[in-house]
Amino acid sequence: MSVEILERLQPFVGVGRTAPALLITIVAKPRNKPRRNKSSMEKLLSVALVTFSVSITAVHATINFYDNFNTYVNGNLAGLTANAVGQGTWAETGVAAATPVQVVNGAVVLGTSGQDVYAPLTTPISITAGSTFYIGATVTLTAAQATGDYFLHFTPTVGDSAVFAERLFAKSSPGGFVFGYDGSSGGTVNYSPTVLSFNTPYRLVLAYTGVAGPINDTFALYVNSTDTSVELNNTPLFTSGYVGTGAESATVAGINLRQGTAANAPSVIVDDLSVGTTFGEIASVPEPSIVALVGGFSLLGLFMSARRQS
Ligand SMILES: [Ca+2]
Ligand SMILES: [Ca+2]
Repeated sequence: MSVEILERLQPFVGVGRTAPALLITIVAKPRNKPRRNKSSMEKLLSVALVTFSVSITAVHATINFYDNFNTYVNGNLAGLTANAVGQGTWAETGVAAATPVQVVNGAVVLGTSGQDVYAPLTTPISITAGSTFYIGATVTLTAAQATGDYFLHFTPTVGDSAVFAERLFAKSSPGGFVFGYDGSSGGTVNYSPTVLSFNTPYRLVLAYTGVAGPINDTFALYVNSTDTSVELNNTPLFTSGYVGTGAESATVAGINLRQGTAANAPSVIVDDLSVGTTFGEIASVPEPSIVALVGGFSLLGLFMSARRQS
């Protein structure tokens, strides 16, 4: 399996949590019938499947959350009471159930006010000095307002309704909108000078790096990374020191979507939301060709297994 294919598989790994197990099962299936000679092609494919399975397992380790919302039905994303789980693992933050966050055709639609929602990471992330963690999202703004508000953040504990960290803002700007950042409450939002366009999907990566000492962690926002494997080969849309007077969080446990203040908040479509500690797993989203490739390998494995048992 070439390096190129493995690199192209990396974005998929967060999605296909069942794929490695399926493939390993296929490869490791015990033989109940007398062994017969394999053809050269079967030997080659067996090696490919083993390599493929091991490679996926190896690069799978650092994804902490992924949701493409594709299997959800249109309607409410979360439940309608505090901490009530709706679709997937999404639950309501606090008790604000008005205008529930909606799923529309495999993506999340955020309005300008009402319910906020959260989902737990599969494994919390510790923010230590020198470490960086990443939040990825494909975001389309359909409207924004002059004052701006935030719509994406994390929390240090699951379901936390008090500490909202690493807040991503958006406000209108002549010709479109701009993104902004605020590490916690009590600061002046640091906005990017770059104006982006409405009704255009952008693949975002929020990079948050811990720095020893209080109120000094750093933030960078990447938009449509040209190198989705190596962070340093990309130029951030903007960077920021820590903004806010609230304490830095040492742990990332929940990922949150927020509908803010009606007079200030943007209208946003969010898809392919991910959290992890490796830039390459967060910067891109699975491509249909990769899904098809994995499906093809799986079917091939089943076919070979069936032949062996015949
Ligand atoms: Ca989707
Ligand atoms: Ca710090």
